[in-house]
Amino acid sequence: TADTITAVDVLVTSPGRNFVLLKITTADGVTGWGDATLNGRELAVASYLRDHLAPLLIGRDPARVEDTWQYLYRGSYWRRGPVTMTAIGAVDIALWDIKGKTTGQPVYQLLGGAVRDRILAYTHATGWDLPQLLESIEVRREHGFRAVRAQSGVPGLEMVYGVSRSGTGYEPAGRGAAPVEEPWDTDAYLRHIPRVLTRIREHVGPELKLLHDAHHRLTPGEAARLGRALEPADLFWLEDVTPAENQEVLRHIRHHTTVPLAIGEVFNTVWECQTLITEQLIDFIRTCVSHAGGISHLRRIATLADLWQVRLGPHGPSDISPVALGASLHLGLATPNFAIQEYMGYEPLVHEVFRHAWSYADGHLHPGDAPGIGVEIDEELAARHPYEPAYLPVARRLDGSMTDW
Ligand code: GCO
Ligand code: MG
Repeated sequence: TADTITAVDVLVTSPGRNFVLLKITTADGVTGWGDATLNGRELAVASYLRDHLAPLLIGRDPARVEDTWQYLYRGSYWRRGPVTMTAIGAVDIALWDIKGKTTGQPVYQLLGGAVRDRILAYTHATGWDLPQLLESIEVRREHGFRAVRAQSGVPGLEMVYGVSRSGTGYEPAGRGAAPVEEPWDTDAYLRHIPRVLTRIREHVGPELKLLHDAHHRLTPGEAARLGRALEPADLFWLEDVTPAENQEVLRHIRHHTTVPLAIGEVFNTVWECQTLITEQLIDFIRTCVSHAGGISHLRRIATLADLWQVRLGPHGPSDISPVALGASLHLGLATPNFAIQEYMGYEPLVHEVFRHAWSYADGHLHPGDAPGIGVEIDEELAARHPYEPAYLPVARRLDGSMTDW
């Protein structure tokens, strides 16, 4: 007889930053973990899961992963959107975890088995000025990284997205009752950044993969200009050049530059990826497993992308918990057009709360061979670090008007 779901629990924990976790328990005593973290809007997803999905899941057969996905997606009527899709994603990841544990297989085996030995990772290097940034890149290379995202300060601005003045890792979410306000000046950025990335390329030589994130700030014209100016720096990708709403503008940008483009960390479904993929307006799709409906749905996005030679480079900053990172790695090991995984790394306390089978070595990640996703949570330790309000920053132009962060 089929196993049934007997408990669905939501944990909100803050070991240095907030994470929302879903724990599904079955009558046979199997537990599966999912990640429902939506940076700066954590409690909305916690409530969606606790108040609306948990009661629907009790009594269901945990083996019916796809049917549960369909039930929750089609059954909400109010489809898509980050809150809904993150909640569904958490359920999906937890059910794949259970399926792996029940069958004694790591999830990548259930997805068809490994198509590669390991997954290329990229990490973040930040520096306020060029010497600091070059030093930061050097440190990452010494840790084995072959791909690095470089973000630099901009003269005239007090702070900039992606850069900490101290040279330590950048954590965008700030604790407190309201968001930090960052200043922004597109002209200063556009004057400065091409020179920085070109100098980095001269300094590091041809092999290191260099990435840069424009974080949704440019107009199509500015994006096209930046793309052209960055061609000598031979980037692996230029990310999020324009805000995500107007995808048609990518046709214009594409017409003017061959710089590889990556977009999609804020997308939640295959429908938002469709135009960019089928018109080959991007080279890399950035959707991540926790915000885009779980393994089942990211796999659909990957399949569509594969038809159009678009590859996956999923989002993986500090707000993607080690559970979601593990899920992404299982998919990555079993998916032909998976190119690279963002890996910002975690504070030591996060590694204590999340005991994970996945591992990093020599610039690459591997999901490990534990049954399921292979990430277990120390619930006692997690409970000692309760939720704290935290927000992503907002940005204002120099005249005080709001712009995209
Ligand atoms: C990235 C992202 C992050 C986001 C953050 C928002 O490419 O890693 O842009 O830095 O800003 O994840 O929650
Ligand atoms: Mg980004």
